[in-house]
This record gives sequence, structure tokens and C-alpha cells, in this order.
Amino acid sequence: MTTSSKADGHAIARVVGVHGRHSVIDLTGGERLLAHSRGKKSEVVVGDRVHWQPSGDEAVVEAIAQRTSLLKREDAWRSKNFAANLDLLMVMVATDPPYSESQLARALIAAGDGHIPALIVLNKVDLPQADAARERLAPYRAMGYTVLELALKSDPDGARAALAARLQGRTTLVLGPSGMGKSTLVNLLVPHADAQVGEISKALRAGKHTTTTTTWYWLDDDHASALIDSPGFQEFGIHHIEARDLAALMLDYGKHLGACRFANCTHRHEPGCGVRAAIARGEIAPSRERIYEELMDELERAAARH
Ligand SMILES: Nc1nc2c(ncn2[C@@H]2O[C@H](COP(=O)(O)OP(=O)(O)OP(=O)(O)O)[C@@H](O)[C@H]2O)c(=O)[nH]1
Ligand SMILES: [Mg+2]
Ligand SMILES: [Zn+2]
Repeated sequence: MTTSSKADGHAIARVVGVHGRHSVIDLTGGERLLAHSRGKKSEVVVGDRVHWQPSGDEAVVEAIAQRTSLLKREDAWRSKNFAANLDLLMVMVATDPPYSESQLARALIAAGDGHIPALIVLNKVDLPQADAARERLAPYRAMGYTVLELALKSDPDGARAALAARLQGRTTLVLGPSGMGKSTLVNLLVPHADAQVGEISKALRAGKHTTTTTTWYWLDDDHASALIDSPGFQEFGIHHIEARDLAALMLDYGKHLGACRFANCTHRHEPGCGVRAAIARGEIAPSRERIYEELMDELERAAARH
């Protein structure tokens, strides 16, 4: 399949769901069609704009329009493009069940790598674990991320008010570990969310309460804003990132890179390292140093395998 930036005579549609080798595309009028991609492997992801043409009752995707952004995920087993053309990545964690800070950090790194602005949402602040969860996010506030606190269940109106302006006019992917409240958010903001879920998606989800596919929802009738629900992840792999780029993508590390003596400093043991000096001054949280070390080990092992 080719990638093109200009219309080549075919109509343009939006990919709102991908299910194995086929996808569901949303035509400008709101009609949806089942689409197949030419070639053996389907490369389209939710959010893609595609050139298509009819084929019976279905559609054939001819080309993918140029993407403005692309969120990727890669671990030892597979590499996967997650979603395209995002304006905002909402990383959702909750007070309970407890979330892994390492997974939060990975999602933020992937957002930075994909040039997608990120927002952290702490949901379920109605629960007693709220203070502890808030505390764990302090380093992220300090490095410049906005942390929005929500209680989607007990204060839905407050959540709506807090989110409206941020989501307006944007395409936002809601990402996070399982059970944080991503689908609760979608159902709050998209009243007929279930109605908008395509037929195949419904079949795949039968009997399950956990999200299994990435799905696009329009937030308004004029299709200016969209929200994308995604399956909760256990491990967000960032093997597509080069070890030498990691520090710049971790904003608390990135701030100090100019102060390192060596241009190829790994910030682990070198003398004259600006990052290590910041750690010694207590300006970088111990949890962040631990995550950096863990990720560097992981990325170096991944590079050795290639
Ligand atoms: N106490 C409390 N519970 C909430 C809140 N928001 C959501 N929940 C509950 O959290 C549970 C998980 O919510 P989901 O929306 O399914 O979570 P998800 O992130 O979509 O999970 P996956 O689809 O598995 O990734 C449900 O039982 C919700 O009712 C909240 O603000 N407070
Ligand atoms: Mg869900
Ligand atoms: Zn250094």
C-alpha cells in the first residue's frame, strides 16, 4: 500500500475501527462501511484518513493519506502502530487499582516520540487512595505535565466541565492500563457510544466488559472533535525508541542534558553528567531514576537482539 498526501481521485474516509485484516471506515456523511486493504498486510490504524473506492457493499482502501502524527508501540514480540492523526494523548490512571508508574512513563515517552501533546488524567479521586495516587504524580506535575483529577462516576458533571474545552476541536486518544475508567469516560461523553460501535466490533466484544479494540467516537454532530477508546495495556513497549534518545524524551532528564561533559553521555555513570548532578541535588525523583535505568537496560537488550 502506498502513502499519499494528495487526493488521487478516490473519496476520503476516516478509519474508525480495525479488526484483523479489515477496517470500518466512516464516510463524510456519517455512513460506515467495512473496508479491506489491498495487499497482504493491513497497515491502516484507527484515525487514518484513507482513499477508498466501493467494492460491492464494501470498500477497498487504496492509499493512506499522510499522517500528522503516529503513536507506536513495540515490544520483543511485535511492533504495532496504535493510532494516527492524534492531537492529544490522554493517559488515564486511577487511584485504584494501583497503576504502574513505569507504564505511565512509557506512554508519555511514546507520546513525545510521536510528537503528540499528552495530558495525564487521575480518575477515581472519590476513593480513599486519592492522596497517595496524587503524591505519586508529583514528579509529572513538576516536569510540566497537566494532571487533571476526575471522579467520572461520582462527579460526572465536574468531569464534563473539566474536559469540554480540552477536547473541543481535537482528536484525543484515551490510553491507560485496564480498569482505569477509559470506557466510562467515553460513555459519559458519547451518549450513544454503544450505538456507534460497529457490528463486527460488537461481535468481538460480546460477553466482555473490558475493551478489546481501539474505537473512534465522534463527540459532536459536526464531527469537529473525536475521542478514541483503547484496550487497557499491561506492558507498553517502547522498543522503537533508541536508547540514546530516551533521556530527551523523559522531560526531567531532558532539562539537564546541556550540562553533560560528554555529548554521548548515558547519564548512568559518566563524570561531569548534568543529570547525575541534578539527581544528587534531589531535583529528579528516585522513581524516575529507577524507570530510566530500567528502560535503558531494556532498550539496550532490544538493540542487541536486532
Ligand atoms: N469509584 C470509581 N469508580 C470508577 C470511576 N470511573 C470508573 N469507575 C469504575 O472503574 C471500572 C473500570 O472502568 P472502565 O471504564 O471499564 O475502565 P477501562 O479503562 O475502560 O478498562 P479496560 O477497557 O479494561 O482497559 C468500572 O467498574 C467503573 O465503574 C470513578 O470515578 N470512581
Ligand atoms: Mg475500556
Ligand atoms: Zn549525562
